[in-house]
Amino acid sequence: QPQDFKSLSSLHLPEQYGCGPIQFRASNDGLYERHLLFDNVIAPEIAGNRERYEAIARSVRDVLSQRWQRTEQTYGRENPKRVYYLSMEFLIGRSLSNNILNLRLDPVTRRFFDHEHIDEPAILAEEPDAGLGNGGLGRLAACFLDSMATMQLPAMGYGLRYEYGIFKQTIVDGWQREQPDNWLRRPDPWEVARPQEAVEIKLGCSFEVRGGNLRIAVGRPSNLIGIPYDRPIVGYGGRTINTLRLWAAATPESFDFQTFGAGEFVSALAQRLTAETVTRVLYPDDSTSMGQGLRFVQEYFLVACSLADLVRRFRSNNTDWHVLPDKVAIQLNDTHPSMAVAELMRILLDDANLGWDNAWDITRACLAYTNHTLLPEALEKWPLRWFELMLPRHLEIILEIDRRFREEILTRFPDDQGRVERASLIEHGGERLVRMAHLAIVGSHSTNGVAEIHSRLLRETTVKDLAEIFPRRFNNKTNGVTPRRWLLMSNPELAGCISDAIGEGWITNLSELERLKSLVVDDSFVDQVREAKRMAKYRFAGWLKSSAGIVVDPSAIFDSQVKRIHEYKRQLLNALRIVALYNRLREDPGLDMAPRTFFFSGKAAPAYNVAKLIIKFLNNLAGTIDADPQVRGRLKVVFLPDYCVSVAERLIPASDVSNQISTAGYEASGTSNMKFMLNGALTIGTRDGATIEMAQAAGEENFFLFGLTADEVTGSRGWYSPHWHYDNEAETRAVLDLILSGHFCRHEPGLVDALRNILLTSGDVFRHLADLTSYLEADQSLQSLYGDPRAWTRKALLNVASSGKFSSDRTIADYAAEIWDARPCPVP
Ligand code: T68
Repeated sequence: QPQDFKSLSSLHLPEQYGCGPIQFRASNDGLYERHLLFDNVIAPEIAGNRERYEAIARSVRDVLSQRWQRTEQTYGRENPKRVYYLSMEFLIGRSLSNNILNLRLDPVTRRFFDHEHIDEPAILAEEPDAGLGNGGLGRLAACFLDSMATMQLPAMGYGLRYEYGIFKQTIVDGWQREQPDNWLRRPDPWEVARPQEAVEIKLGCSFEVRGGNLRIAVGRPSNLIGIPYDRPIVGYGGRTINTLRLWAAATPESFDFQTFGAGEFVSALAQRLTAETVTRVLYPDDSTSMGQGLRFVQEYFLVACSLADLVRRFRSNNTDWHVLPDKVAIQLNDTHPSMAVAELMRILLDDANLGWDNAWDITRACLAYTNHTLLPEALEKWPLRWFELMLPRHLEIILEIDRRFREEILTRFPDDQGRVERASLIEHGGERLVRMAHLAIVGSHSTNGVAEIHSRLLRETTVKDLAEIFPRRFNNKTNGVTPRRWLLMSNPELAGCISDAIGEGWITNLSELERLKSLVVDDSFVDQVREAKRMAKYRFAGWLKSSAGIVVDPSAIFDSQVKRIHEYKRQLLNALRIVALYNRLREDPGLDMAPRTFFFSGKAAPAYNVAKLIIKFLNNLAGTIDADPQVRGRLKVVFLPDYCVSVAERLIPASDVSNQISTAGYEASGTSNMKFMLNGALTIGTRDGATIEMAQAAGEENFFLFGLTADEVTGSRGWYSPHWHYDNEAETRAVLDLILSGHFCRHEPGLVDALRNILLTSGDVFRHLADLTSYLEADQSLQSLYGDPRAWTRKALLNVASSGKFSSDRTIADYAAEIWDARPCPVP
């Protein structure tokens, strides 16, 4: 371990990081001063927090650089089977404290911060979140990278270097406003541009973006350049440092100005800007496929750059194309990169000159696909015409795959023309569409869902025909989260408590938390866990006050629902529960009810009007309850703007109650549910996604489950009536009457009409009213338990002790063994 961060010079780097003697001896000062001086030309005394952040981050990068390089050298030498994780999203968040922790430099940096009188939280806050994702899918990809590096797997992430990540959310008058997230305005200390490894991508047309639409100029093929920007992924312990490679789009430097004719110098250069718009911005929809041409180009750009890069790497070590599946596993994170099927076929047919059957076997053996949603509006279907215009060769390949597939179906299911049409890659009727999920399933050897129930529903409903054709291709990989970021880093209070009791083994082997089970009878330990939660709540309350001016009482129950805003996630159901409790208190001010603060946080897709309306209503609810002296100090609602990874890191450790209340059958898995459990919150939730498996692991008696099951939701299709609940349940009626009276929407009658329409008039596919009564019952049990602090904490502790399965290390071990056939490749 390095002893002193300040005096750490490159001459004195610890053996562990493998630094040899370094020639550059201009200064004997530490890395930090050198970075301030040589990168920013500034003296330490007058450096601001941003410069300090950059210098510290660069110092940390110095420490990991040689190890990073050595990791790649080792892979080059050992030529192991590599895993490539292709994803349009990586929701990374901040990297400085995570890298410090994974390198185990925290004792060194702590001494340094103390010695220099540096305000650590202020420095950490200088780093913008790398918000290159919408929600669960993107954050899962980031957790997987952490696990793969920690488990020493030779893995690499491929994504896009969006200049603008997920938008910044502000709340004005209760309404969401979106602001661009210009996260790269200042240089990012973690990324390394590698222009020497740029790749060239050919499109069958050139295009311009006009008013958000793609205008295509057919017959004028255009070239794009992908420039890789690498980011280090530090495995815990710093032994393996893998790479996340993000592609930025550019136009070739060798741009042929002559073909533009005299005087067109400027417009030729302007054209170049169009190429760069490809990676300008992340699409902010987490559950609808918007069918935008620019998105189509983004997806192809990711696939083409990544495959060109990995094939080049393969070719530098291997001569025989047939061993590609022994050297390469490619995981497709949803259908977004599923053009990889056609692109890999194209490479094998046209570049490697293999025959169709050979190419097809290799393609399927390399690729595997993960599905993340059953929502029909999220399933990608691209107009066949776009392939025709932009990727004609790929269309040819897709149509040939489809032709052979149809033949195969008919051989196995003679005369079943219906099945052929349902399973085909092409959807007819209206404009012809390419079904990307079908392409991914047919063109790969594995299709997995992300929780048991989700994988079952996928097989039994969404792609039933395909599951019957390829029964062995379908499998489940229940999601997980990294315990490094989501416990060790974000909850030092609880993490310390656990390590004191059972040692540090849990950090890389989360099932060791089981050992906490025997401690539930140890009152003094239970009290320590309780104290850890109390401290986390105080820390959060302090931050909330200083950053947003919001004052909350840490002795209240902290009851949270944080996630994207969506009808199926049912933030409105939570609001109905709060109104019911509010009604109870107004009716009986003497009622014994523990003080509670409800936290909501989450973004709505900018084009999803109902979700934006839900945000408005939640803010109105917060305002009305705050202004009501009758419930002051007893109920409070907070809508925390701009939910992001670094907000989650603060709020989750401080929460007592986790709401996971999606309509059963709709949430594929959920991952925040796991983070809350790991941090000692109790879950009140429906039998949906991975919450079901969490309750199984902890024992249902330690969960507050309620509501219709997925099968009951399906079964009630056709006869469900919200009016029945309104007419027959007094409390439900009181809640709706109060809302519809305009109590929370004074002077905003439109809002009341919209809520009536969602909850009553339209028939409500998300079954808000059906689950309200049982939600309130579960809430009642939860409240009574809170009255017995030790009993509460014992349950929380049992939950923590049972959360081992939900480490992304376990998930990755399952992918490696059952899909990738990949093994660790330790770096000496
Ligand atoms: C989420 N999906 C699931 N999609 O909703 C969640 N979609 O249940 C699951 O836990 C998580 O994936 C991880 O498996 C998403 O987050 C998106 O963000 C998305 C983005 C673009 C297009 C479609």
